[in-house]
Amino acid sequence: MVTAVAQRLLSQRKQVDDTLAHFSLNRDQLRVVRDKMRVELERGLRKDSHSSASVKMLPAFVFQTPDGTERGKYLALDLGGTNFRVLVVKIRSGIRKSVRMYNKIYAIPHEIMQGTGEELFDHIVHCISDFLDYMGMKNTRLPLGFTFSFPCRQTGIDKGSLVSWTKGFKATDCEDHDVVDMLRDAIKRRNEFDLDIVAVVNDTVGTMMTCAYEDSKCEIGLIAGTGSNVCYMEDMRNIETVEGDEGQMCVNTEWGGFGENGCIEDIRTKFDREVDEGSLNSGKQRFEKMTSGMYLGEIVRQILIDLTKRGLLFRGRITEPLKTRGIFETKFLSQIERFISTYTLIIALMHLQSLGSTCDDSIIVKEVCGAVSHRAAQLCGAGMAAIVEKIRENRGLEHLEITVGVDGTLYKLHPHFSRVLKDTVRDLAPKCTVSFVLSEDGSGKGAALITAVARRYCDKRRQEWLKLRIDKYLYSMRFSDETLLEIMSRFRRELEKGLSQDTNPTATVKMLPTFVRSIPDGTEKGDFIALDLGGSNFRILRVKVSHEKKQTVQMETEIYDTPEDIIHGSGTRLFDHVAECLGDFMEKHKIKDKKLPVGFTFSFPCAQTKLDEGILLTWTKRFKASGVEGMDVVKLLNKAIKKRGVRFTDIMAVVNDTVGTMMTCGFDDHRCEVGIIIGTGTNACYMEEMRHIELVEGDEGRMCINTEWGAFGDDGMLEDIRTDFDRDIDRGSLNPGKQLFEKMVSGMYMGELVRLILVKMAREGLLFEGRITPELLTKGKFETKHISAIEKSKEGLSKAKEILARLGVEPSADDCIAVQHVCAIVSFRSASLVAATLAAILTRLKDNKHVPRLKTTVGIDGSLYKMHPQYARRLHKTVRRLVPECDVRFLLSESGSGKGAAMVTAWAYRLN
Ligand code: 0WK
Ligand code: 0WK
Ligand code: BGC
Ligand code: BGC
Repeated sequence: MVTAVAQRLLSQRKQVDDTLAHFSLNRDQLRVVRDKMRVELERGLRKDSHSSASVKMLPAFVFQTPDGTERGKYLALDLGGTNFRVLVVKIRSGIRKSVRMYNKIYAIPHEIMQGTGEELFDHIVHCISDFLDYMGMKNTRLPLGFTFSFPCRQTGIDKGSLVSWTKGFKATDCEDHDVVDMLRDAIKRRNEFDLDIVAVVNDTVGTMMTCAYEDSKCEIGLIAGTGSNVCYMEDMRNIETVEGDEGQMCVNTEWGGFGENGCIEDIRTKFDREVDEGSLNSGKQRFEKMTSGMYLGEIVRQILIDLTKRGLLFRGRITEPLKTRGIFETKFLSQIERFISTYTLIIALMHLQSLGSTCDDSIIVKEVCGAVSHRAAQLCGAGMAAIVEKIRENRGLEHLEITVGVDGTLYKLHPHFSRVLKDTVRDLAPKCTVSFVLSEDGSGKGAALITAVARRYCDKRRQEWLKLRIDKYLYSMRFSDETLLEIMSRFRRELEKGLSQDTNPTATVKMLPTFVRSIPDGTEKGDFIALDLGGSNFRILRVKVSHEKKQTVQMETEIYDTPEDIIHGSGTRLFDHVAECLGDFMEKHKIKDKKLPVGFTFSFPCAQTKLDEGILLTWTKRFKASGVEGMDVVKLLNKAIKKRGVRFTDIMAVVNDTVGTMMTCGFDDHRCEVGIIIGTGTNACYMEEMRHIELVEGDEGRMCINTEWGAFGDDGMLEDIRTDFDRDIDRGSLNPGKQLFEKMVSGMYMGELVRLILVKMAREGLLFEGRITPELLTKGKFETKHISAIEKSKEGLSKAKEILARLGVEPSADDCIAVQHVCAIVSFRSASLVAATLAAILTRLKDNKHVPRLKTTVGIDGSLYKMHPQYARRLHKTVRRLVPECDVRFLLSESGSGKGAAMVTAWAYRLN
């Protein structure tokens, strides 16, 4: 017989169950939530539905998770959670990879949260000031990352306007205002210190970054705290509200707004509606109000009031405290649900002064708490399932493995929340393995990491902007392929003019026959002396070519000075100096009594009628010795040597350094038929068909032609691409009006070109704040080797700082970036122009051979080509783009042209 009491208890039980039944969502309902969330995610991403979407999907302008290279010291603010924190974060990369932080927590009084925007940001700046004082960092202008845990519409990493306040905040004049500007204004108002605000991030994004620093699979950030929200890495091609399709960007979903369009009315209860109506932002953040710490306690209180009103609890007596909004804190849920014993319950209820509550009451209260928190966790689980499923589909994966970085007091402190959430995700997204990593250090660390990346990105963007400015300033020094092809065909025509008897006298590209008729064929042997004059070093070599099993070459080298007074003095003194060095070499190498044939690399334009004769046409580069132009340099040297009394056989061959280089490389690669020098000077030679060389008798076979392309344009042919800087260079050179092509591309002039550009830019206030120092005005002070140092990718900028400091200009970081780019434009132009003229030679060879595709090797030497970090790559790339029908191997001459000169001498010796 069921007693009346039991009857009453049963119906009481049933009524309580019926009430709480609204909070237990079954799998199907959760699936519906998941799918509805998915729809809203998509709507938020699409341009046409974004503005009306309840899940805002706000682009965060974070393009990657940390890669461990982040480093530096940063300030971070963390506003919007339970605590407002100011932090200093020190990040180390590499083997000492670590993050050290120090933070201080500050309160945000209620009246500040709900006062004016100015008061709020003044309060924030006041806390920063206190922190900087405390840390003794008032005078350091640290980059700052601002974690601002509210929905912000961002247009850049350091730009974000507040969409609407959430949680307990309601400060006026903030919505639709840029929060970075408001913070900057407050700092200005205080006028006590300065900060470089580099990034504003949502706490979900900060949390994802913090966890991703340890776990590279972490691509989702979840906050289950005062508020509730998620961010994740989305593919750019899916984010229609931002330009670009490449790569990824983090999206702050602001899923707290889910349901604002009424799509989850079916699962919202009257208690949810009451909580919403009583909130600061009714109608908004409906999903958040069912899932986050700010509201769960309130939902419980609403249910307790309802059950009490219906006499199912506290004997139907509603106390004042129980009527008080926010009095039943969410932390009570965690405390109540954590302990099997009801002890805590009593404390909690005491709090509500609801004296006389029964044991049943405590059980019901616990059940109510459980129902509310369970639903919250399930709903978050359903939302998370939608996110991970989307990512899996984005990547077309059968199964996705991913990590979620989590923070928030609800997730951290509630005994069951995290487990229920995980179970729900596992259940609703079976094709995903989702790990949850708790963020130990809060989002401040993440904000600092983002600031580090943003700083690098900003720097990068700033660099791009600076480079763009320089590109505009020096646009006449950047050539399109069309222009290069035009220069290529002009040079091709000059080649042909130089080869033809009629036009050679007026041709600028002299196409000098060298009487070298083949590249090494492997039969060369003997013991030779080679002189190598005209490059940056004067070398004398002994070259032994022997034939044991295979042909080998041994070389002994000495480098000798060519002092300015010698190379600018008289020809006699110059050749006496050469003879002197030769004598010294033969002493040192104990070959005074040996009769060794000599090969003379003379790197200047010489007209030859045979191998051992070279009439100097004109000096180039640094040389200006008198009485030599128009003379046979072999004779001049013979005379000097005789005078010095050095006993030996005659000079067997005089070769240009391009020819020596081709021969040196031809020794290792029999396909080598082009020799190029890109050094102090520049020039090229190649094997031309005898039938085309009208200056030399005979049509059979080939002969190496020294093009002397340095003079290309001496007839004004390149005026349209020469700049005023080039004209200044020429005017200030030893041989004005000559070697105009060389003066645009070779190492002797490139440093000076850059110096002239820097002076002009400084004069126009574009560099060094208009400061011009005597050193900067000094010719030759900026050397080509400086360009190679400054264009080094890693240490280039610090090198720029060092070199410019030596010129007395105290450069800013921007100045260094600008100077590095000026160097790049000047060296790039050189590589592009050389590529164009080389391409002309290659097409000539191809046509000579009547082959559809040319397969050949180009031997190269010269300090610019060798020392400059990017030159070779740029040259190769441009050549391959200009003449795709040529397969070109670029072979660096390791041993200089002396070896090549010995090869020619061996050949000449055999002929003798
Ligand atoms: C700690 C993070 C902070 C975030 C908070 C959320 O550092 O950025 O806003 O967690 O949790 P709550 O404090 O709201 O529970
Ligand atoms: C090394 C060669 C030499 C040539 C020089 C050019 O052995 O014949 O003249 O390269 O490069 P530079 O020294 O002018 O940079
Ligand atoms: C805000 C989010 C924030 C979340 C967690 C929500 O109220 O709208 O921006 O991420 O709380 O703090
Ligand atoms: C000379 C060439 C030489 C080149 C590279 C030019 O100035 O005219 O003969 O090959 O420099 O050293």
